[in-house]
Amino acid sequence: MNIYSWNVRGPNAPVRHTCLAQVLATYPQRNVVIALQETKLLGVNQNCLIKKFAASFHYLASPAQGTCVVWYSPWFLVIGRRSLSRQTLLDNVATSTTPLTLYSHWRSSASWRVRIALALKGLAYEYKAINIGTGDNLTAEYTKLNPRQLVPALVTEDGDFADSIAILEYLEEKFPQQPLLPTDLKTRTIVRQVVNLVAANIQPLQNTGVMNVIEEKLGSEEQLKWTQYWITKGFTALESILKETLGKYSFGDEVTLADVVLVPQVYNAYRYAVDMSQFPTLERLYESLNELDEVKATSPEKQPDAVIS
Ligand SMILES: N[C@@H](CCC(=O)N[C@@H](CS)C(=O)NCC(=O)O)C(=O)O
Repeated sequence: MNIYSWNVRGPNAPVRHTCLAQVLATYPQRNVVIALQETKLLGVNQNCLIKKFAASFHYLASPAQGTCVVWYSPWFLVIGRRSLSRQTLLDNVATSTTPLTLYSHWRSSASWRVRIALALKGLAYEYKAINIGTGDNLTAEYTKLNPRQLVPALVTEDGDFADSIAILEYLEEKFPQQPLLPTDLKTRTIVRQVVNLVAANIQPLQNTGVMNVIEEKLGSEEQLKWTQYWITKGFTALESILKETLGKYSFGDEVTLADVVLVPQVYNAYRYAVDMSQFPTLERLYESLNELDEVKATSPEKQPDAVIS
């Protein structure tokens, strides 16, 4: 865990410069803190704020997570992005005081969607691992959060939410920084079409529960063919849509919700040995998206509950 700190004013100014340079060098792309703000100016009780952050501190401060927290004595705490204006930074400080808890499984593609969106919006959260292999999702306690007993779920100050797409929409409305839906109505609608194609017409057909039933009834060979069949069918549609809209990412050069759902789905396609050479647009997209710190840091293997064999 790396925690960078520096003094904001007074006799220790040189320390600030040294450490800030170090922070910027470590995170050349984004998600780097550039300002400090006394939390008391925001009307937040500092101790309470620090307590909230303490739980997720590891994730916030982890270089792998692509987000950096600067901690300056108990009185200062700021999170922000280098490219943001002062006002947006301050808004971020305000929103980053909102505690968020994500119930996630490292290998769940639906959980990964939410992790990517949280990272893109620079939001801190506490990670609670739910092992869907051993049935953590079936407990009475978890069923209260997600009555369908699936991951993810997100606990927020506005309520406890289940279903990744509902959560993505919530995050988009609640934390408008780094928008993930385009302003143009037509593009926004096609982004949603892509999101639904993945979330309704591909992923549910290879959800763990469905896969278990197929394996039980038809055996593991048929199970693999089933998965490949539905991914290929969905990807054929996606390829034809996205080759028309492709920029650096799915829709031009800004990351959208379409990219957020595509990354985990393409990851799964490779995992299930789908022939990706049929989908050059998706292959190219996946490559560009994988260069983003927010994607790398939220990938299944980087999660605290990852089991790498
Ligand atoms: N529509 C749901 C789907 C969630 C889902 O299918 N989650 C899978 C993991 S990706 C799960 O929890 N599977 C456990 C099971 O089927 O028992 C969402 O987008 O959140």
